[in-house]
Amino acid sequence: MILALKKNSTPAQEETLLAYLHQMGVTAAKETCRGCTVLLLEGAVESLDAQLLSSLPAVEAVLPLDEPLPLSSRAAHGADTVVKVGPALVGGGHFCLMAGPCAVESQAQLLTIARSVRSAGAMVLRGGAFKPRTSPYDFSGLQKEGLALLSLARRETNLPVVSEIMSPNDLPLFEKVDLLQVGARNMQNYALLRALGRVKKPVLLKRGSGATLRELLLSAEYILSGGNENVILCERGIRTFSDGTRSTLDLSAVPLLHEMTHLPVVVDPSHAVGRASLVPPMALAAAACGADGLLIEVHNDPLHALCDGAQALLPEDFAALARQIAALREVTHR
Ligand SMILES: [Mn+2]
Repeated sequence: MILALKKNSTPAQEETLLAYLHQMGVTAAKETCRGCTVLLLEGAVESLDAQLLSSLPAVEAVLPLDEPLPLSSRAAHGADTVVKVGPALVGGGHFCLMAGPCAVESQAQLLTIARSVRSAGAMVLRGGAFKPRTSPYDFSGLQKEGLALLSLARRETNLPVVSEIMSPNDLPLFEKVDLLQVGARNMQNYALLRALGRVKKPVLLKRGSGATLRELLLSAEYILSGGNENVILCERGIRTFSDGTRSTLDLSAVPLLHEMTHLPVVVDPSHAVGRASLVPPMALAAAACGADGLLIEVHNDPLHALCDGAQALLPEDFAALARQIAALREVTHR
């Protein structure tokens, strides 16, 4: 850690700082360069609170040199992490198409959609049983019954399933769910993240609509530091001033995250744009910029969908998109 000192700091203020550092078991070597004084710190620097130091009158800036993302950063782990979801692989050149309805509504609805997305090439079935809704008066999912239907669809189609978990207390109910999704609203639910760090199942961690990439990776650190190495990150749109779409799909996050971390990155264009007509072009753009997979909402009857009908693709449109993605990846991932 390096401390830059203020040019107008008094000897007494510097004395206070040095005495504090000494007391904390840190040695400080003073260097002067072009009229600026810096302290190069060594020793027990991990015990120092950077914010507390920067509030001291002698300190201009605190420059941490240690790795704030010890488990998720690219530096921590050079090779891409490949996450296994049932037989499907995500990351390290393996592309995974995940599709299905926003919410599980009925056995007939789920099985019809599951069969159609499987024949179109989807490798993982999505379906919400516990739905976090902005309004408490909206349909909030079939919950336990929804998970039972997902388990049935998993058996019938042999597709692994991904579904959102909102509370650590629900973990026993998710036994037949292959990939546990943390929704955007729960990205900073630290009790949930810590609980998921203790399970052996892979986790799909969605970026909060107001979260920076650093915050997303720090949330991933909660899961990784608990011993669960199977984390997939998901970009699903952030809130900006642009109001033409539900959110703004931050596709530059995909290649940037690939530089920052070894974890796989998938994209959910459905929730980002909120409109079916915009999903295929953004899905293709995500595949082109290096996403390791896509999460796409598909419904056989969007007009009567209980949730997110406006952004759901018809099964035939999803099949056409899957063919285009395969063709695109032939060119971009040769
Ligand atoms: Mn949805």
